[in-house]
Amino acid sequence: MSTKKLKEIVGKAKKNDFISISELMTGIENNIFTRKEVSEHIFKESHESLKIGITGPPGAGKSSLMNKLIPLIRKENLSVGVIAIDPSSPITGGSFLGDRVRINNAVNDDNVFVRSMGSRAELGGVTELAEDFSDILAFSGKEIIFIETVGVGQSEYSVSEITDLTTLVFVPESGDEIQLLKAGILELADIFIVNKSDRKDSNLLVKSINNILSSTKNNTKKIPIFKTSCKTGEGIEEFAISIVSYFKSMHENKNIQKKQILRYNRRIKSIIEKDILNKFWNNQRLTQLEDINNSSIKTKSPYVLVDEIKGKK
Ligand SMILES: Nc1nc2c(ncn2[C@@H]2O[C@H](COP(=O)(O)OP(=O)(O)OP(=O)(O)O)[C@@H](O)[C@H]2O)c(=O)[nH]1
Ligand SMILES: [Mg+2]
Repeated sequence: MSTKKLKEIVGKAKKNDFISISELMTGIENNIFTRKEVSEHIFKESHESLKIGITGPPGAGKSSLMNKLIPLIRKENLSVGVIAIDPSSPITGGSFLGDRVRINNAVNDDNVFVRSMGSRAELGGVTELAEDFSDILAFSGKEIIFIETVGVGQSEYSVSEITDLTTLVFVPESGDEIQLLKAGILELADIFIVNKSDRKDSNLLVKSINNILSSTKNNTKKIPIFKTSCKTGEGIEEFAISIVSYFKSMHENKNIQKKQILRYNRRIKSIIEKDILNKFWNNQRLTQLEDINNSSIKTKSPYVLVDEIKGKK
């Protein structure tokens, strides 16, 4: 695509034109233009948003919570972007529809942009893409940006790497996942949510999270726990107030600033690694890799082959 055309799209996206925002995202996704090109145009103006990861086990109510939060955040006159990373298979697309249906408080509001994305891109690729998308949303003026991911474990790590705050959502039945907190996920969380508080045992869960928190050494940051219910509305307002106050103080918040520097560092590292790898794997080297057969396995140590491949310029 020509630079002129991209500039035109960027200009419109800056003015919150929905089609242009989508065009930028789809354009990156489909290699119509490169991340680098887009980044050159938008990056400098994508720092005024608070990026919040919403993560937790499947069905914990992550989308429902965002749906309840959106009107409250809008009441504060802040605009909202949502990126929902779709865990479902590409065939059924179940969750895509699910998110569309549940985040329905956004319909007909120009200051809310919701985008689902597939998780079938190559490993690590989804997170990077979500990071690019969140920059685009920030550039278009969205002030609070949610990134929803499913899972307990690896996905928390990746979402916490691309956001300013990580929210872990649990439900009263989350006993097993809570065990993981002890295994280090704790450090990643900035906010805990015990959702579905209309069900029994939610107090018990709040208590065990509190216990884990207070027994953890080096726990310098105060991590809030909100008990919420999307059914009765309990705790949602408190959660929204906390998000708004994080937003208002984000430029003074040392933790957030530290995370942003780490994020920038990690991004640089990852771009360089990708660049070097792309350059390394030229056609000649790839062919040599493809030529590996039964006899190479038996006759050559992988180290020898590596030297040979490296020798191909
Ligand atoms: N009882 C009760 N049900 C809830 C609550 N929050 C969400 N649900 C229900 O739980 C189900 C899953 O909600 P979602 O918001 O789709 O959960 P999710 O975490 O986004 O799910 P995935 O994106 O598929 O992982 C839906 O049927 C919701 O209506 C709640 O606070 N109480
Ligand atoms: Mg969801």
